[in-house]
Amino acid sequence: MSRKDSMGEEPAGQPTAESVCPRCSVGCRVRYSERRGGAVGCEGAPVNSQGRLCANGIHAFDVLDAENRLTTPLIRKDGDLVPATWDDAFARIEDGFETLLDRHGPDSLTFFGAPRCTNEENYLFQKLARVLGTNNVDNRARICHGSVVRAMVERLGSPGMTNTLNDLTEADVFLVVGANPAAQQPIAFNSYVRPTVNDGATLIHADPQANETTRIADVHIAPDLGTDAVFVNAVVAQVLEMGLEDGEFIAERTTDFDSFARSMERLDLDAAAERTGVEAETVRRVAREFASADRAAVIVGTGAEADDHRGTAIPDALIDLLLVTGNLGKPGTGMNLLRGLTNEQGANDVGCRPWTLPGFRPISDDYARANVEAVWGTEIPTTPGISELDAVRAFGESIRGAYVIGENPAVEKRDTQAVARSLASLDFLLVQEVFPTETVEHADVVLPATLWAEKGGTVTNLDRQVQRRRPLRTPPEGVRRDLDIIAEIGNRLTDVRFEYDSPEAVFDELTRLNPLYGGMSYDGIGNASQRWPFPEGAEKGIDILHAERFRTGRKRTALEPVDGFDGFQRDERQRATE
Ligand SMILES: Nc1nc2c(c(=O)[nH]1)N[C@H]1C(S)=C(S)[C@@H](COP(=O)(O)OP(=O)(O)OC[C@H]3O[C@@H](n4cnc5c(=O)[nH]c(N)nc54)[C@H](O)[C@@H]3O)O[C@H]1N2
Ligand SMILES: Nc1nc2c(c(=O)[nH]1)N[C@H]1C(S)=C(S)[C@@H](COP(=O)(O)OP(=O)(O)OC[C@H]3O[C@@H](n4cnc5c(=O)[nH]c(N)nc54)[C@H](O)[C@@H]3O)O[C@H]1N2
Ligand code: SF4
Ligand SMILES: [Mo]
Repeated sequence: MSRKDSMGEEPAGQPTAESVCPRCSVGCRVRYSERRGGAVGCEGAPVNSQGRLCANGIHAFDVLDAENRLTTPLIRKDGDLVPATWDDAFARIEDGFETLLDRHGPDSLTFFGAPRCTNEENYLFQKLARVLGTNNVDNRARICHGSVVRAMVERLGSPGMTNTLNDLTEADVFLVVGANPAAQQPIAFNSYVRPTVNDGATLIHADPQANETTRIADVHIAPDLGTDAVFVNAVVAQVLEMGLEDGEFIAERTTDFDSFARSMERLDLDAAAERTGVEAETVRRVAREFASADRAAVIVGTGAEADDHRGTAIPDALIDLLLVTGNLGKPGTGMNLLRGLTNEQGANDVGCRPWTLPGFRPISDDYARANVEAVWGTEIPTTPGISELDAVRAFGESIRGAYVIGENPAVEKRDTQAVARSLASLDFLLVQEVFPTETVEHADVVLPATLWAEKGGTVTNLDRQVQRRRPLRTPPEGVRRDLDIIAEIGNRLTDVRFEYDSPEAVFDELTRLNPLYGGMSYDGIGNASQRWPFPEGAEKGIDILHAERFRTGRKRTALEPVDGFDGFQRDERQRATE
């Protein structure tokens, strides 16, 4: 067996070295303090520069000492999961996947990647899927921001937060829609947004329910459920009605303004007020505050999602508002999607998406595919894969096997039982986990894996900063590093060599395929961070996106007319691709 203990950096040499908090996408720097018996923040860090951690982050290390860690592979025998050797587990995996590949082909498999895992792990994971012949690779956290990402990719050419946390301190107005950053991204909120509001900036909070963020809001708006897009469109219409639009920006950076403006004229303010439950005067106030500010920024969270994570009516309306008021491509402005899980941004950046290769290059892009094929030394499939949501629906039918790493899809906000039933209908389920979860219960093979502080690698935070995780502790006896496991499976199931000395070697390969990370390196990141887009040859990454051109490569983007007053035209169209 080609077990490669050596991949993975120096194990646990310095238990107090700095790493990155695993609890959310803000990406605070943490280290272990013996004196405190837990995590402390690191002064001078890229995000938590004052060395703060939130109540959640302080407990970052607790998980490592949990008693119910999985420490041996498990194999299903006569209906029960029983302990097995790593060799037996790998043999069973080979058998399980090869049988399905022979009988049903590669698209009968699906791969659920891991927003809790590193860039290197996610990169290798999507490489495995694609080398095996399928683009059915996704990650669950992509789903919680699917609508917003879709609109941003289509209209702006990039799914990343357009601005940085740091330059949000330059905003005069924040419009926060469907998010509770005071509780969910507390260090980002408390270090950058709260002080700016305390300093006089206005915070407008649009959320059906008041929450911690509402506490410092100047205005709280609670549109009736399902009417956010109408509300935002009504704001845009009022901006135009009051003549507060940014004519220069519209002329230079947008197309189709006239037809857009005509569609907005049809939006009747009183009817919109009735429909949304937001008073006409409040709509006018928001329009006035947002449009007359020098710098106004949108902050958006999971509340701006369509039910199916596809419809884009809400983010489209927010992008229209930013375009019409000239609030893109400048400090203190922009469409600031606050991501959720620790490496949600990175999992997507490195290609755990059914439609895109590393760097968000479409599968259909011949040049990008050729680049990947040259580096990997094999052909990859040309048809986009299916999303995690669609794959779960197809379990037991077109999808017969799944490899799940660092996710617990058995627990679902909407219908946990339905997901559990469909997991049970798979012919072969491989789960790479740390704890016995609900998903593990359905597995045919379970592989015990490492936690954040037991391995090296990089993670990318919500404002596009790539930082290094350091191995701070030796993994418990019996478990293996995620990267080693994926490489082992790659070597067993494919003709491509998954051989790397270290996570750094994986990162180096990634930078050759992901133009957004092209100029980055472990040395360059060091104890600081590097931000994407960081093209090869550049001195540093770009802080504010869309300054001269949109990331689509074009100078302008379209303002699409909105259909009548309900503003849901785009929802119905349901774009099939991103
Ligand atoms: N402590 C802690 N922090 C976390 C997490 C955690 O579990 N614990 N999870 C992380 C993850 S994975 C994520 S995705 C993020 C989530 O971060 P957020 O998106 O900020 O998550 P929520 O607190 O669910 O806030 C969503 C808000 O949207 C509102 N909402 C719901 N429907 C609508 C609607 O139709 N319109 C509008 N305008 N608002 C609506 C809800 O009332 C709620 O206040 O948080 C991350 N941070
Ligand atoms: N009921 C309910 N459902 C929800 C949500 C909710 O609040 N309630 N939130 C939704 C949202 S916003 C999101 S983002 C998703 C999140 O959904 P998931 O990504 O599925 O999150 P978890 O349930 O925390 O599962 C992550 C699993 O990864 C494992 N893990 C952690 N670190 C590692 C590692 O380094 N390696 C490996 N191999 N495994 C690791 C953990 O043990 C854990 O079981 O859930 C969504 N679904
Ligand atoms: S804000 Fe997020 S990354 Fe920062 S300490 Fe809290 S949980 Fe950790
Ligand atoms: Mo999430």
